[in-house]
Amino acid sequence: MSYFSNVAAIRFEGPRSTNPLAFKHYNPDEVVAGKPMRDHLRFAVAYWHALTGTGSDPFGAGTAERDWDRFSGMDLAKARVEAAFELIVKLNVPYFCFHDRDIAPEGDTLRETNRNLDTIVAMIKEHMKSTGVKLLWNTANMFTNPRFVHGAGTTNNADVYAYAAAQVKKGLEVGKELGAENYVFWGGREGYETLLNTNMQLELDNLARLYRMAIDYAKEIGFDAQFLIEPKPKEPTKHQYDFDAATTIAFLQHYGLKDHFKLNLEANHATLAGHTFEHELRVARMHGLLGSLDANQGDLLLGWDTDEFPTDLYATTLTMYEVLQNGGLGRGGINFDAKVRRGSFEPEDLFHAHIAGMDAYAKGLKTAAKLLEDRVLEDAVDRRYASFKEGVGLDIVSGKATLASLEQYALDHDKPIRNVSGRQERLKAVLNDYLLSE
Ligand code: XLS
Ligand code: NI
Ligand code: NI
Repeated sequence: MSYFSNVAAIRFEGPRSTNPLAFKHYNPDEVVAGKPMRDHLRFAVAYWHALTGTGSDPFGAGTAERDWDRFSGMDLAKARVEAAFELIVKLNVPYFCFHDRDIAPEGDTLRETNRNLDTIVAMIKEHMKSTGVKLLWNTANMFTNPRFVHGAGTTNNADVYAYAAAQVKKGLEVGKELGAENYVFWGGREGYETLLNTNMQLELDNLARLYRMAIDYAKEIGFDAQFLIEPKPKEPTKHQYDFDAATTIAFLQHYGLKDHFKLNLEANHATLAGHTFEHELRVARMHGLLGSLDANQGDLLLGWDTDEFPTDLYATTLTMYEVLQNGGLGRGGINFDAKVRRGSFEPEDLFHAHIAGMDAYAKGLKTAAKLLEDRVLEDAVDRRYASFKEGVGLDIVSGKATLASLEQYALDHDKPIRNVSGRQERLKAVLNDYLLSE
């Protein structure tokens, strides 16, 4: 049974191809900066958007035409697995990601829910074996079910906390069973609405306790995935605790968890936090915590997580510039946490969307590699900070300077100080030249 019978396997045909169902820039075998594109980009399909999403929004019902929707319950879950692997293989994407509840429905009891999960996990494992597709990460959905109304790891209700812990435990077992490269925590309900009813200290302490238990259990069962926390400032919660990279890093440092985690950064979450995506990557990179990416893009005219497929070449270039400078993403990858627009309801749109995203990242990778090779921005930045390479600047960065020695210097050099232009517009023009060349 085929769910995408009118689409053949997507191949690289080069920038001059007019075939809409072909890659123009993503050529998995092409070597860029010393390794094949596929190893730089490590793309993943997000199960929840591609297979489970319906195209509904707060004002309207789902629009997506999906052949598998004629099934229900476990039959639907099984049909989705078939559809998922057909999509992933035809897209030539090496990885996928899922939440526990994306792949299997909840039963009447936790036991039944876990049994449903086991059935689908066994089926997925078979498909992974026969196709070579791998699991970039899995996670536990602790935000959809009404029981998580006040949070999961940060709930006021100890029974809910225990339930969440059970879900994380199962998630780690599933990750191990499927050989996941990473395990993600995204705290959709880990935050608060009003301080009037909130013990923030206890909530954060408990969240750290949950992470600690997860670390211990992963060790106990020999699950060696990289743990990732995915920051997001708000939505659904008003004040989400893992606001952005810097806030999450402070949390990890405070609770002594820094060695056990890296960050899974999402472009649209950066936008919601008032940052660029490259800002978030830079902050994580400086701390050695850049783990993985949720690739999408937001809409600056809309104030929520629109999860559009990434097509902005400036953004993908500056993102890959950070990734290359990080020496890659290690066990992480680029997961398309993105959904087709509600008006793009045909099955074929899933292909167009992923192709657009993969090509945008491939072009971004190539452009960033060229920028780095020519040291365009590095040289400009080096020159800009040249004053710290000698004289008083060198005294400052080497730790030799004191307030008194700097005062002496300022008094001795008491003449109008000359600054030099930052040349922003020039650098942006250079970036344009690199994007347009080739
Ligand atoms: C929601 C998040 C979510 C995580 C996984 O905004 O992006 O999809 O990636 O729970
Ligand atoms: Ni995400
Ligand atoms: Ni998101």
